[in-house]
Amino acid sequence: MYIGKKRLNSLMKNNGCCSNLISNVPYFKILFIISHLLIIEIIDNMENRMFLKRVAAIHDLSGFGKCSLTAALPILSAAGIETSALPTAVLSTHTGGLEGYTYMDMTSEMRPFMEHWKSLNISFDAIYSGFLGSFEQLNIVSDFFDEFRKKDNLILVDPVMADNGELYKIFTPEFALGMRKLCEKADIIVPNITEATLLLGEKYCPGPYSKAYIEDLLLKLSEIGPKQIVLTGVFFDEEELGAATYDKQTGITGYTLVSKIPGYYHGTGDVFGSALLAALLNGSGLNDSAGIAVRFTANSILRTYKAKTDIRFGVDFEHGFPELLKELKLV
Ligand code: PXL
Repeated sequence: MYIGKKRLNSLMKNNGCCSNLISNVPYFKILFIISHLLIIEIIDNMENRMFLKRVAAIHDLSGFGKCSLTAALPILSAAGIETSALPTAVLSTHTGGLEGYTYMDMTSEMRPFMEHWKSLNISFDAIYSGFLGSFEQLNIVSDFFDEFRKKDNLILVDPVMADNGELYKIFTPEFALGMRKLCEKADIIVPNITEATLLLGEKYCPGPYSKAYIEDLLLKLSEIGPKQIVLTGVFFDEEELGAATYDKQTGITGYTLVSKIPGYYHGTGDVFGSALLAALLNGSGLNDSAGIAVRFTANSILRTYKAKTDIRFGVDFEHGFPELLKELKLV
């Protein structure tokens, strides 16, 4: 903006004849103002692009299997967002169907990470939490939110703990209650249907769902505290699957559904959450962001399905970056 104004002033000063012509002919005057506003807009956009947004990503690092940090880091980086990683656990692979994985709990390292970052005066445009490695980490992440919350940053909680009606092996029902408390502090939460029912203490229903059921879940989830809800795994028939959104302030509900692809692919929740955050931080609204994330995730699944890769090895999101960047209007 500053560069734009400076340029305009020098243009006016150096082009006396031009400004005379402009002030005498209203048509030129209007054209001149419009083109000046366009130039300012272009320079503003360039300046916004130059300003790098930063996310704190609080997830596990599963070395193989493309989920959590190994999905969040590449997806956010590709979308032009700097990402700082606070690992909650370090595993050789994720726990979804791959036997013999190693597991290093990072609970004792998390507060020292937080204190060091605080001492460096780092600030974040968003804090994005996902898979937590122990019950104690719920309190640590809650404190992290308190330490790094700003007036205008975004706290996104993906309450990773369950899918297909079942808690992941390492979590207990008490953990689900603790996760509900963490969600109270979020601006936006991204549960799947199983996680939503656990957060609400309701019985899991395998679907297909009715709109009334989904909208009732969205409303109750928003009553926990977050202003915005993105619910994944929504389907009304066997043909289509996608996400529903609810914005408490506007009262608007939205849906993006795409053709269902057979099979259960691992890590898709993390691919979805990372693409959603990438879109939100690049200026898209809630429902548009969910649409971008649904298409990015569905196309990643489709490529993997066609390639007949082992479904436990994660989805091919990497080949979706050109399309994602187009949707984010970054190219
Ligand atoms: O994508 C969720 C997830 C994240 N991290 C680990 C997991 C899972 C799901 O199973 O095992 C380690």
